[in-house]
Amino acid sequence: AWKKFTPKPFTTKEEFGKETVRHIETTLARSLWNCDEGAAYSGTALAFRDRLILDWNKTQQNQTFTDPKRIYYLSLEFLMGRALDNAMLNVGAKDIAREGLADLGFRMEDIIKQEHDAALGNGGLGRLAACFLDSMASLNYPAWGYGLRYRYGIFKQEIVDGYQVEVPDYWLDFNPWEFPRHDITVNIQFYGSVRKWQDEDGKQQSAWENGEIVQAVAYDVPIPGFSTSTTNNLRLWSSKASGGEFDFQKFNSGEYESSVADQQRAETISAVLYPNDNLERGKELRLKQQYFWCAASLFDIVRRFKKTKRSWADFPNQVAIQLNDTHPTLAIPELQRILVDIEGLDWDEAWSIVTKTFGYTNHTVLPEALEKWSVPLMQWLLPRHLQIIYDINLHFLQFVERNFPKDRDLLGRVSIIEESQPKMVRMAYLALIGSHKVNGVAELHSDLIKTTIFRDFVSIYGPDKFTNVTNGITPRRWLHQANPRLSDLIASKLGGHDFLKDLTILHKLEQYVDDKDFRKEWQEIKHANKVRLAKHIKETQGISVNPSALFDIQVKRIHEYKRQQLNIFGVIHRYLQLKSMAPEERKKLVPRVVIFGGKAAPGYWMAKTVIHLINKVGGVINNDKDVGDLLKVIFLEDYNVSKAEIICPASDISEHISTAGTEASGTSNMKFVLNGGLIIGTCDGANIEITREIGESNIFLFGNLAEDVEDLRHSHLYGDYQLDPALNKVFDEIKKGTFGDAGAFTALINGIVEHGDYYLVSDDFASYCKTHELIDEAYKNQEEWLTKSITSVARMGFFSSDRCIDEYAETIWNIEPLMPEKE
Ligand code: 26Q
Repeated sequence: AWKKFTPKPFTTKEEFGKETVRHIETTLARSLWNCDEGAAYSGTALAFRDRLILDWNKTQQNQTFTDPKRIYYLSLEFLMGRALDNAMLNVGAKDIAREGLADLGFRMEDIIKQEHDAALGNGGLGRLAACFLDSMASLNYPAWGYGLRYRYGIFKQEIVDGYQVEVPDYWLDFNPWEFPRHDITVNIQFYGSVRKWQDEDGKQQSAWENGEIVQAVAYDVPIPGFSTSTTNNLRLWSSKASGGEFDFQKFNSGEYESSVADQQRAETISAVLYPNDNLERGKELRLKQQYFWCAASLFDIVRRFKKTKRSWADFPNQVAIQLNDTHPTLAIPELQRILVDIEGLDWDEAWSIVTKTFGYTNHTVLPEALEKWSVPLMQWLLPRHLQIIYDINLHFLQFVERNFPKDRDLLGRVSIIEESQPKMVRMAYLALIGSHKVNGVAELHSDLIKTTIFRDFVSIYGPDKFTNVTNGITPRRWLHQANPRLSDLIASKLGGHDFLKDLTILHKLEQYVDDKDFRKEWQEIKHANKVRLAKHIKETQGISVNPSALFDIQVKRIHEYKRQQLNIFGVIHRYLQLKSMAPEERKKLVPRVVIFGGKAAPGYWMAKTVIHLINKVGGVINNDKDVGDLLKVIFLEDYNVSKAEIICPASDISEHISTAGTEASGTSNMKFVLNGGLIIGTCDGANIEITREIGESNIFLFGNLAEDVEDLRHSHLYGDYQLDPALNKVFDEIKKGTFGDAGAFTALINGIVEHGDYYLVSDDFASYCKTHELIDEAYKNQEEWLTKSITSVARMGFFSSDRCIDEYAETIWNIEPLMPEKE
């Protein structure tokens, strides 16, 4: 009976136009005569949203009736970028919309650009979560994302006088992609105390009482799958004072200001994303965010499970929870608390459920990034959880002692509690102990965690607890949306766009590597993408670059371990060589545009110094008449997901040059190669597997290996240390003041010259510069370069996040797809 009331989505451009206009006039209450691009975007988004909602409701209904095992992906970051283009692709009526918009006098590309990025993440980890949501929906897995609805995402970066300035990113003004669920709320407790007593059966009971309550409100975001009607849900929690708007008691008793202050304090929890990437800094508010989000998500998951009236032993057969790094580790003691304190299960029974439910993904071995929280802070904020963590630790250490009775040091080494002053809770150990699987994100990284940070745990649990799932990227956004011409060219050879669902099909492209027309078209597309980026550079920086030059790009968070400093020192070296050449010699050079982009954490002074140096060097080189077109240095402001979609298709070379053993995986390496760019990189993270897949002759590898890093560091400090001579010349030039106030860069240079060069910039400098010369040579042979480009793309099938998600589903989650119901 309801069928006839179900609205019919548009199928023609006229219908689309009608829907869009209706939304502009009624939903947005705007009159058409002043319909600008912003209004056209809003109307289009709402028209597509209507179609999404229908699929979303059906998917959720199907999941409720079928009640399959679900996967819950807990991540404090979801770096989604824009949603409209993706919605159009996945819902599948983009061409209709394009024509409809043209009739209204708009170009699709301009309308897409109106949307503000959803930038609820820092970098790789957050973008990975977004790619995973896309893949889970596209593969029909019954999956939920759980995160925080930050009012401010990652800051917007401006460059003023060569310095990074952070500007708040208020992105919620108009967001048609979220649905507030004011009826879905959870009360979250903080502080308070624990009461213990014995019940009638003499059983020890605990209750957490007298805390402060903050309310979590759900906001839902639909996640459409590609070429399926499956539309999953991303649930983001927003914090609110628990008494509704105000505490009316206080309000009526005249304490108006303090009741407003309480409200603001509650709302602060979900106000802002912490802008650190690979650095942890023990802030109380961050811990509050983590617990707030874990507790709300678990309450929601448990509530859903309890509706089905199954026995608790069934919980791990119905629920898999994946922890995106240690940020959601508090979910482990929280589930134990729910099962023991509230549901009355025995400790062991509860713990067995907990460990079968959780999986933990590690994203870093950098010591400064490993999360630790002080025991006094936890005692104060989460007193019951601290007790549970101590009990988990006690059980674990007793188990270790039984199995390794002779090794007394071992207990201290693997204890969840670090015996420091103050004592600290080691979150990675808690995550590992509370999960049934621990995975790294690329082969080398998964090996490294077993021999470094988790070495003792491999002896304790055996190697099977540890596994590798190499990262991947969604080909929908990172090939088809970012590079539609390349995607269509590939489709024209492979008989359609099926490779967007099964990326391994790309291997068939190798048959066409000698096809003249195909090659020509491939090269033209790369050039057009470079022209598009050059245009963006002109519009944003006012600098003209030659699109026929070699585009050499490094875009990622600014971090010492990622070594943007190595790159800029290499640029200075190139500049000095160029200056020393005779003019006719210079003519033989391959012109280059070196492009940087990325944000520094606001408190990361060294990273900010690197940004400053890049800008100063650019200022000198770009205005040097001797150099002309031969070398340009660009720092692109405010690198984000939507800019990455313009940048990744436009590289000839991109740089992935972390000190070996420091970059867990990297994912932009995959994005650049998938778009026909070659890469220069170290033997680190996924670079190694990319090399294995595409072949050594198609990648420019350089530098020391991970296994040698430790010895080299030791020799810097205790051996006789020789700075690379070419690098020394670069430093002399900086010290002379060629790039402005030399004092500004003293710390950067001294880190290498005086303080042990922890990231091996000097050790790798010669091989880095040499490899760039090889790149220049290789680029002169455009035909061979083109062959490498096509061959590499053809061999990138492995790096789809679809493959990655299937591996998680099979080896960690033990879940199956749930196919959408047929109409
Ligand atoms: C922790 C505590 C307090 C505040 C912030 C943080 C924090 C926030 C973000 C710690 C780490 C991150 C982000 C880490 C990250 O992005 N890691 C990257 O993950 C990618 C996906 O697996 C890998 O490809 C990269 O190699 C890895 O650096």
